[in-house]
Amino acid sequence: PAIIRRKDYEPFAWRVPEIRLDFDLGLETTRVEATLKVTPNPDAEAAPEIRLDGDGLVLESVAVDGEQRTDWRREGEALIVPLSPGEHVLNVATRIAPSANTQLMGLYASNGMLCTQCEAEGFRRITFFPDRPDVLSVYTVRMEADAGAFPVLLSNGNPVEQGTLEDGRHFAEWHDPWPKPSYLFALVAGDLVARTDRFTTCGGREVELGVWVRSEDLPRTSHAMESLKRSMKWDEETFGREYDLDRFNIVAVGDFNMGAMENKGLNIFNTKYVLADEETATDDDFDAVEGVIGHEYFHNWSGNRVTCRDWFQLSLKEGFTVLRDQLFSQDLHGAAIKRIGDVRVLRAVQFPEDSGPFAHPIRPDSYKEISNFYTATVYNKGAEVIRMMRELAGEAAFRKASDLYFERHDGEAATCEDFVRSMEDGAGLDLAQFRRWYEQAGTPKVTVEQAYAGDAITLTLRQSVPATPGQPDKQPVPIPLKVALFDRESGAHSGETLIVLDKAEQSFTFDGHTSAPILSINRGFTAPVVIEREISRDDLVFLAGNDDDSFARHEAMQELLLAYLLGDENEDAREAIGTAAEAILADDALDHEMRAELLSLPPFAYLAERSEVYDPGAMVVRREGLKTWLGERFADRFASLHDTLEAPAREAGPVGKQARRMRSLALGYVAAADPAKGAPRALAQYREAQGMTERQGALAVLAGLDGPEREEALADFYTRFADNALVIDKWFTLQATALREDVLGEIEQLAQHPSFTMSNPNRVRALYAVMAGNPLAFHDASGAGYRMIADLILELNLKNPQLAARFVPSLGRYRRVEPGRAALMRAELERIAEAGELSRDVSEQVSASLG
Ligand code: HT7
Ligand code: ZN
Repeated sequence: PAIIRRKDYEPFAWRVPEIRLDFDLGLETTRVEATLKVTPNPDAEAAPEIRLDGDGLVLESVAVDGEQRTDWRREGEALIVPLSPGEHVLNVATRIAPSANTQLMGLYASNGMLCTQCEAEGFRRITFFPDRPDVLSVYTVRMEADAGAFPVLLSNGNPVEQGTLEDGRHFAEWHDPWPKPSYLFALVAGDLVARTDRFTTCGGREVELGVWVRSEDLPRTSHAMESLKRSMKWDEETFGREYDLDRFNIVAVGDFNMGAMENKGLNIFNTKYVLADEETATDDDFDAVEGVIGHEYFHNWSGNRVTCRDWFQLSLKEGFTVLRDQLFSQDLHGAAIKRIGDVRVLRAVQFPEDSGPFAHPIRPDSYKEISNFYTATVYNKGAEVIRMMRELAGEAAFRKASDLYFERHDGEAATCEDFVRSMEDGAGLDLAQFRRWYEQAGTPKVTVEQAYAGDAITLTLRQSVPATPGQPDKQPVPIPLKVALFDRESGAHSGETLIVLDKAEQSFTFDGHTSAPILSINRGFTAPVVIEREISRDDLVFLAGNDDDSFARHEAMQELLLAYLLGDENEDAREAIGTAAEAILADDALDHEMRAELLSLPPFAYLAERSEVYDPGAMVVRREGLKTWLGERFADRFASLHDTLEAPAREAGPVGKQARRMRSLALGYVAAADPAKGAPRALAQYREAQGMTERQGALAVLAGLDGPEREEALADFYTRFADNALVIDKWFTLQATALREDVLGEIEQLAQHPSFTMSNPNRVRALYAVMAGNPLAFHDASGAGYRMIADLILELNLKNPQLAARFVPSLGRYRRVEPGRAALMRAELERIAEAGELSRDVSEQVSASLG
C-alpha cells in the first residue's frame, strides 16, 4: 500500500461549502443521493476535475448542474468528474449494503438499527466525497425509512422537519449549521427510546439532551445523562466553552470498533460507555462512562469547532481532548487517584508502543492506514505533552492560551503547530525546543545522580531519547520535573520546585540543607519519562510511607516493587517492601482507595516493558510469589480489613467506593496466602454482593482458584446476567484474566461457547485482548497462545481489519521476550505476512513488527 507523508500535504482544489444528503434507508440496501455545492478553492492550485473518494460504493449516476454526465472516470475506488472553473452543483447517486458491512465503518447495521462511523475515512463508504478533514461543509440530511423498523431518525445538528409518507414510511430532515468535515457526519435509524433532559448554557441557550438506547436499556442511562450535564457545565467553567446547538444526542450501539465518536451534535457510543447501574456496572465502569462522555462532549470544541487539517494532526484534537477529560475526572473525583491510574495506563500501553517496532511521534510523519494511528501515543502521550505545556505555563496562563487557540482557529482545520503557537503567544512561552516532543518518538530516560557537599545538594541529570524505527539520532527535549527535598530530621520539605532539564546533561544545586535530603522527583508525573535514580532502599521506604505528593508516594512504592521483581531475588529488597506496606497499612490518614493503590502490584505489561529480557513464566512466579508473601505477612490485617470494610463497602458515595476497592484487594491477598481461606470468603462476598463492584471483585479472585466455589460463582454469574451482553463480556474477561495452569485450554473452550461471537468487537476484546495480556495464556511455552492470536488476526483480517490490526502489536513485542518464545512469536507474524490478501491495517502493522 502507498505511504502517505505529512510533508506532502496539499490543500484540496475545491471547496464544498454545502452538501445535501438524501437517504432511502434499508438494512439490505440503502440509496444515497448526494448534492454538493462546489467552488474552486482560492488557496489551492486550480484543477480541471474533482476527485471524490469512495470505498465499496455502487455508483448509479452523476450529474453536474442538472445535466447527467458520462465523462467521469474511476481511479481505483475514487470517482473523478471533469469540472470547468467556477461554482457547480454535483449530484451523485450511490447504493450501499449496510447489513453486509462487517468492518463497522461507514453505514452499518447493529441489532436491527442503522448507524454510522465515519472517522477517519468511513464517509467514503457512504457516498463519493473529498473525505479529508480540511473540507468543511454545512450538512442537510433527509432520511426516509420504514416507520415500523426505524421509528427514530437522527442526524447531526437540529431537526428541521419530519412527517409520514405512504406505505408505512416516514422521513426526517436535520440541518447542522456548523461547517464540518465528513468524518463528523452521523445518522442513526432504529427502534430506540430516549432519556431526555435539558441544559441551559451559560449564554442562556436551552439545549434538549437525549440518550438513545434500546427500550430494555433505558433504566441504565441516568448516569450517562448526569455525566453529560456535568461535562457541559465543567467545560463552561474550566475552559469557557459553551455548547452551540439546540440538541445534543447520544446513541448507544452494541457493535462498535472503539469507545465512542464525537459526531457533531450526535455522539455515537459503544454501549459499554453509556449503560451503567449498580447491579451491572462496577465503580470503574461508572468512571469510564463519565470519562468517555466527557471526552466526546469536549471534542465539540477541541475537534469539531477547531478540527484537524490532516490526519497527521490527530493529536491536536485527541491529545488535547484526553487531557481535558483527565482534568475533568480529576476535578470531580480527586486528582491523586486519577493521576496514578492515568500514568499506569501510559506505562502499560504507551511505553511499550514507544519502545517497540511501531513507535511513532505524537505527530506521525507517514502512514499507510490512518486507523492504525489511533494509538496510546497519539492519545495519551499527546495528552502528556500538552500537560507539560500547562505545567510550564501555569494554570491561568494555560487557560489564556487555550482561549486564544479557540478564538484564532474557530471554524478552521488547524495543525499541531497552530496549537503550539497559540500556547506561545497566549502563555508567553518559548516552545522552540519543546516542539521536539512532537517530532521525536521514544520515551526519554533521565538518570539522576546526587552529590551532597557543604549544605548543598547537587542533582546531576542526564537525558537520552532512545533510537526508534526511522529515527536513529535524537535531540534533548525540555523535561519539566517537579522536585522536593525532604529533610531527614523533620521528615518535611520546604516546598516544591519546577526544574526544566533541557540539555543532555545538567546540574541543579539546592542549598540550605544541613544534612543530605531525600529527593522526591517527577512529582505528579510532570514529565512522561523513565527516571533512573540513585536512591537507597531506606529512602524509598521513607517516601513510600511519607511523601505528601500522592503520586510520588505511590511511585516510591512502585520503585521498591520493581527493584525486587526485576532484580535478582533479594531478601532485603522484599523486606523493604514489607516495611513500606506496614507503614501504609498503619497510616490512618490514608483513604482506603489510596491505600489499595499503594498496595497494588505493577501490571505485567509494565514489568515486561522494564525487563531487559522478559521471561513471562518466571515473572508470573516472582510476582505471584510476592503477592503470597505479602498476603502471609499481613494475613490478619487483610482478613480484618475484609471483615471490617463489609459495612462501609455498602455505603453510597466516595466512602463506599474506597472501601470496596480496598476490600477486594484485601480479599486477593487473603486468597494468595491461603486459597482454602480465600475461596469461602470470596464466595461469601460474591453471594452477599450488593452491586457489580463487590460481585466482580469476588469473582476475579475466585476465577483464579480451583474448587467448587469457583464453579458455583461462575455458573451463577452467567445465568443471572445471561441477557446483558456487557456483563457476559465480563464473564469472558474474568476467566481469560485468571492466572491458572490451563487457562489457555479454558480460553479455547470459551471461544466455542454459544455466547461467543466474532461479530461483536466487545466480545472479541473481552476474550482475546484480555488473553493477549495474560502472561500464562499468551506466552504459553508451546506457542499455542501466539498461534491463537495469529489465527484470530487472520480470521478478522478482511471481516474487520481495524479490530484485527489491534492484535498485531502483542506479537510484535517479540524482541523483548526471551529467545525461545521470541522465535515462536516472530514465526506467527511471518505466517500472517505470507497468508495472502492482507488488509492495509494488518499489513502495515505486520510489516512494522517484522522490521
Ligand atoms: N475520535 C474517535 C475516533 C474513533 C474511531 C477511529 C477509527 C475507527 C473507529 C472509530 N471510532 C471512534 C474517538 C475519540 O477519540 O473520541
Ligand atoms: Zn477523542
